[in-house]
This record gives sequence, C-alpha cells and structure tokens, in this order.
Amino acid sequence: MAHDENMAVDAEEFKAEVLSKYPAKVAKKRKRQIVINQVETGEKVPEILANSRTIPGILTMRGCSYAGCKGVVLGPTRDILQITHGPIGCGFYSWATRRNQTKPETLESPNYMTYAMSTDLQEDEIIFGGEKKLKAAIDEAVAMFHPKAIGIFATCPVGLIGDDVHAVAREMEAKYPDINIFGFSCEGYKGVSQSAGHHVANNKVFTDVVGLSDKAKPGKFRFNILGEYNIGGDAFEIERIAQACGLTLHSTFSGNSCYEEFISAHTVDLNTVMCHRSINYLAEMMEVKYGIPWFKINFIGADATAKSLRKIAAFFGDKDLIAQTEKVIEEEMIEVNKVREEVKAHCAGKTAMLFVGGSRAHHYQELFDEIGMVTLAAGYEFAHRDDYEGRKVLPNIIVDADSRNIEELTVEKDSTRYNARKSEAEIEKMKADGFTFNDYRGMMPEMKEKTLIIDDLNHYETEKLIEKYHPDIICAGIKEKYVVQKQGIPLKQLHSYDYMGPFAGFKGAINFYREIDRLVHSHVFKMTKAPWQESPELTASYAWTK
Ligand code: CFM
Repeated sequence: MAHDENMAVDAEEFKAEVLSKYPAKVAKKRKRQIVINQVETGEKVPEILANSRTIPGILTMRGCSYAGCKGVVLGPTRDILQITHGPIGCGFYSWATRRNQTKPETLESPNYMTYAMSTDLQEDEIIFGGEKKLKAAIDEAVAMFHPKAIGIFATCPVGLIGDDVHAVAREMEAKYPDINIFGFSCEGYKGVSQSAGHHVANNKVFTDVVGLSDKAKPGKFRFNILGEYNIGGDAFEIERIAQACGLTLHSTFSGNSCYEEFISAHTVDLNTVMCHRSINYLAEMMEVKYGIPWFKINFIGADATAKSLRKIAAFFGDKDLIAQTEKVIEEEMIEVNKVREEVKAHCAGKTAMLFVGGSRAHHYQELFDEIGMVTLAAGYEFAHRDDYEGRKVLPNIIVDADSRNIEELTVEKDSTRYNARKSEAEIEKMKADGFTFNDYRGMMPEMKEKTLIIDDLNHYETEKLIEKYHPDIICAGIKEKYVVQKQGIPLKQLHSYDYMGPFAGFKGAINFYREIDRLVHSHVFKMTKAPWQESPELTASYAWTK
C-alpha cells in the first residue's frame, strides 16, 4: 500500500479503536502511552508516558534488569569474566544471542564471551543460600582462567533469598588481590525493564572499573564511544572509519572492548554517546568527575555518520583532522550514493514501523529516510521520556518508586585528575556558534506530524497496526518476528540483525539498503498461510452451554 493511503488511516481512529477493547483502567494508562505526534515551536511535542510498569496480562516486548546489565552493557566485553549467579536459564539465554562480536588482539588473548558461566542454582541453594556455590564458582574460574576481572550478576532468586553478591566479591577479592572482583545488584525484577539494569551496570563500571589506570593510548584526538555494542560487527565498521579520519578511539562501551581500555577510559578528551538510553549515566558521571565533555552522535545512517564525524572533528578543531574527515566522507559516499539511488528507485514511498529497545527505533528511521521510505509508527520498549521528547524534559520527569529503587550516585570532581578539556569560555563560544553538548533531541521532534508513537507496544496492538496500516516492513525483535511474518509482512530484527551486519557507518548503510530492498520486494511472506486458514478443523469454546 502506498504511504498516502496509509496516512489516510486516521491515527485518532486507530487509537480510539485499540483503547475501546481494553478494560477502563488499562485504557486509561495506554491512552498516555499511545501518542499522536505533533511538533510545535521549540520542538515541543506531546507528553508520553514511558518507563512505567507494564500492565499485568499484557504481552510486552520488554526484558529484565539482569538482561540490561549483564546482557547489554557488560556482555560485549571479552575479558571481564562474567558469572551469572542464578538458575541456568538466565545465563544460557543471555549467551551470544545478541550477536555482539569481538576481536581479541591475538589468538592467545583472553575471550570469555564464548562461555556461559553460571552458578546453576538448584532448589538446595534456593533454600539454604547460594553464596558458597558462588565462591566455589569463582575459585574454579580463577583456577581455569586467572582473569584480570570478574563480574558477578545477580538474578531474581538471588535477590529473593538474600545472597549478598557484593560481600562475596569483597571476600574473594581479598583472597585473589590481583583480580578486580565486583558484583551487580541487577536482579531481574528491579525497575520496570532492562533500563534499570543499564543504570546498575553504569554505576558499578564507574565506581569499580573506570579510572584504575592512567595509561592513555597514544594519539592526538582521543575519544570514547559510549553505547555502541558491536552487534553484527557495527563497531568494527565504526573503528575503520574513525581510524581513516585520524581519530584515536580509546574505548567503546562496550562493543569489541577489553578491560584495559575501560580502566583508562577517563584519559580521553571526549565522550561521544551513541545509545543515549543505556549509557547516558556514565557520560554524565565521567564529565563531573574527570571533566570530559560529551555529546550525542549516531553512526546509523550514512548521513548521520557523516554529520557525527564532522561534529567530532569540529570539537577537536584541528584543520588537518577536519580536512581528512571531509576526504573520508567524500570517498565513502560515492558507493553509498550509488547504492542508495538504485535502492531508492524501488523503495521510495514504501512504509515501515519500528518498535525496538531504547534507541534503535529512532536511529534506524534515518536509514529508511535515506531510501525514501516512510516511518508510519515507532516506539521504544523501555526508553524514558527524554528519549522520546528530548533531554529538555529531564527536569520535569517525575521519579517514581521503581526508579528510586536504582541507586543514584553522588559524584564529585576527582581531586587530582579532574581536568576540564575545554575552558568555560571555549565551551560558551562553541555553543554560540551552534555547537551542542549534553544533548539529545529525542525521537519525536524528528518524526512526521500525525505519526503514531507507542511506548511498550504489545501483541494485540501489533496485530491492529498490521490490520489497519499494512506496512511494507516492521522492525522489531525475535518475540515479534513470526507473529508478524505469519501475517504476510516481513520483519527485520533490529536487535540481532537476524544473520547480518554491520548496519552502522557507510558500509553498514549499504548493507541495510540492500537488505530492506530484498525484504520489501519478497513475496514469500504473503504466500504463507496458517493451516487453519485453509482447512479449519478444530473449534473450541471456553464455556459449556447447552
Ligand atoms: Fe541501546 Fe542497544 Fe537499544 Fe539497548 Fe537492547 Fe540492543 Fe536494543 Mo536489543 S543498548 S537501547 S537494551 S541500542 S539489546 S544494542 S537492540 S533492545 S534499541
């Protein structure tokens, strides 16, 4: 269906119809989570209810706090040995499914990402306590690998039975003084989604890891990328581009990363933030303690990549760096433009919907834009209001009990190592010239009027969206994939990228254009028929009536 027809489906009508099927209390809450976009002067957009508890009984797309901490923020680090303290399922299902990749320096360099390490808690430990088993697991891990660092991740039952992962970490660190051992209180039930786990992870990495070594990597223009997790090789492509421009990427949190890079990450002159949701805390805390400025960048989309590179070069303000950056962009864009035009000719006017995590539902709209496709609806699973409406709403966000559950650290200037990378006068001058720091505009100001923005989408609403709008493609995750495809619409996983990648940077954009071209022109999805559609055999009723 062409996008004009799609747009003709009235968003208000859609919303009213969906809400009419809910019980009154549920409808009252969902009403604030389903918003019709409108952008007024000063990028003012409607308020959305976000980061609040999922209503019981609704099939949410969300994950848990443990997933956000262990799976997301720490998971992609290859040489922090990570032990899941909990039942085996938690460790197993967070093992390699996200497709985050890594490249150890040598064949002998440690890489624990290929292992799923867990204390495999059983009923016995649930009753009598699991700390002994955790200590034994650490002994075993040290005997086998002698790692530089060990992270312990608490799961739901560990919190419920009261095992103290921090006390165990302290005790085992005393036993093995050359190993940095730290625990994360990321019990799955903390907060309302994986977002809580991001915060827990940020806090611990900040207090127990960053700042332990002042050994800086050599280089003139040294920076970190926070919130890039090397799914499908994204970080490799970004590293390639950064190097070509003449930048020194000190550490990425945490795609293709290692412990040594984390402990000295405070030695750089700039923090750039890719996924604002998962790691803005670390950027803020590093600025307060060490004086490192930060701003938001985005390497999803070729134009966004070019814009981000230009901003980084402008920050350092070096003539040669700026010239080299322009040269790289010019060279890379030749192939990008060629493929873009070719794909755009087939895809322009087609429609997409994106419902992903806490940043990709926004970032990937850039890529669709570049090939002329229209985003009809989008939403995050677990982002906060600032990711939708922009950081300008931060002072107005009400902190509820679920968020208060997560520790908010009080951070102060480091007495010896604080060093403002730019003077206040320099920063003010840059701002006057239009440069922004500590920024994120959010998703809504960049979306079209009347598009639907839906927080914490569920299965029922997904089916309704398909029925009403017939999008040409939906981007979401594995839990949605087959429900959508069985209805004849292709679904691209934007968490794991299915079996592909990279999608970041210039080469990634080319990969994405081609993949979307293939998907929206494949008829196979429309040919699938569920068996009961062709020969209904069984009918059932929940109630016996005479
Ligand atoms: Fe950030 Fe992510 Fe995302 Fe995220 Fe995630 Fe992910 Fe995601 Mo899946 S850190 S918020 S918790 S960009 S795992 S790499 S794809 S939901 S949109």
